[in-house]
Amino acid sequence: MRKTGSSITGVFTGTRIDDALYEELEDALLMADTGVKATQQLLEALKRRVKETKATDPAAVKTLLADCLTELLVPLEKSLAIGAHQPTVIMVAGVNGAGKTTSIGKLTKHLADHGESVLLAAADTFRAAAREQLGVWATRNTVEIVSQEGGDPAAVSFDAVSAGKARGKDVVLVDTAGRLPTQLHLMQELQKIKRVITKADASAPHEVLLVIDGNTGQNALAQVKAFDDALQLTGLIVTKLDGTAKGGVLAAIAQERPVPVYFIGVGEKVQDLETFSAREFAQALLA
Ligand SMILES: Nc1nc2c(ncn2[C@@H]2O[C@H](COP(=O)(O)OP(=O)(O)OP(=O)(O)O)[C@@H](O)[C@H]2O)c(=O)[nH]1
Ligand SMILES: [Mg+2]
Repeated sequence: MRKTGSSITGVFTGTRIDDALYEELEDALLMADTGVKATQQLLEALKRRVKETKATDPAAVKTLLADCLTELLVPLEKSLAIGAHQPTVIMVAGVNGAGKTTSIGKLTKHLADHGESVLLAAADTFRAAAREQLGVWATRNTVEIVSQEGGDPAAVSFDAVSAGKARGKDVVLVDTAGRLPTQLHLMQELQKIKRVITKADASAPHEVLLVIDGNTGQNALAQVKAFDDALQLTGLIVTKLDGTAKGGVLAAIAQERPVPVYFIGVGEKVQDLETFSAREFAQALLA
C-alpha cells in the first residue's frame, strides 16, 4: 500500500490547512478506493477534529486522519474464536482466484500452531487441480483431507463435517470453488453447501468467510454485499495486501457493510497471514 501512502501523504506536505488541502485529500482517498460515503465521513470527522484540536500544521492533520481512519476501521477488528463447538466448521467462499485455497492453507498452519486439529474439505470439486492444490496444503500441514473425485460439493462438505465430528477434530475448513456473485446458480450452490453442512451439524457452519483480493478496488464492496446477502457472512479474509493493493476499500466496507476482517494475506507463503489491526492498517495506508 506504499503507493497509496505516498499519494495521501503528499497532501500534507504543504504549509497551510485550507480548502485545497481537503480537496486534494478527497481525491487521494477516492483514488485509494475508499468510496464516496466513507470519504465524506472521514473528511467530516477530520474537519471536526482539526477544529477541536486547533491544529495549524498539515502534519498534525495527517495524524488526526490516522485517528479518524482507525476509528472507522475498529469495528472490523475481531478474532476468530475456536473451541465453542467441536468441530468449528468454517466455510470459505469468494470469486475466482481471490486466494481462498491459499488462505485455507495458511489458516491451517495458524490453527495447527495453536494446537487445533484441522480437517480440510475439498468442496471445490470442479477441477482436479483444485483438489490437488488443497491436497498439497494438507500434506504440507500434515492434516487430513476429505476429497472426492467429481463429487458434489455439498456431499463432500457433508462427509467432511460428519468425519470431523466422528474424528473429534477441532476445526473443519471447507474450500469452495470460485464464483461471481452474478452467477446465480453457483450462488445457490453455495447456499446448498451451507444448508447441507447444517444437516451434518445443526449448529454449523459456525463461520462463513469471504476471501477478497485486496486489489479488487470498489468491486470488493459489491462482493461483500452480494455474498453477505446470499450466505450471511461472519468474516472476511483480505488477501494480496503485499502487492499494489490500495487498501482504502476496507474503509468503504467498514462504512457500508461492516463484516469483520479476521485475517489479511500479505504474501504467498504459509506464514503470510496476519490478524487485522485497525490502527496498523490505518498507519500502513498513510505511511
Ligand atoms: N501476493 C499474494 N498472493 C496471494 C495471496 N493469497 C493468494 N495469493 C495467490 O493468488 C493466486 C490464487 O490463489 P488461490 O488460493 O488459488 O485462489 P482461490 O480463490 O482458491 O482460486 P479458485 O479456487 O481458482 O477460485 C495464487 O497464485 C496464490 O499464490 C497473498 O496474500 N499475496
Ligand atoms: Mg481455490
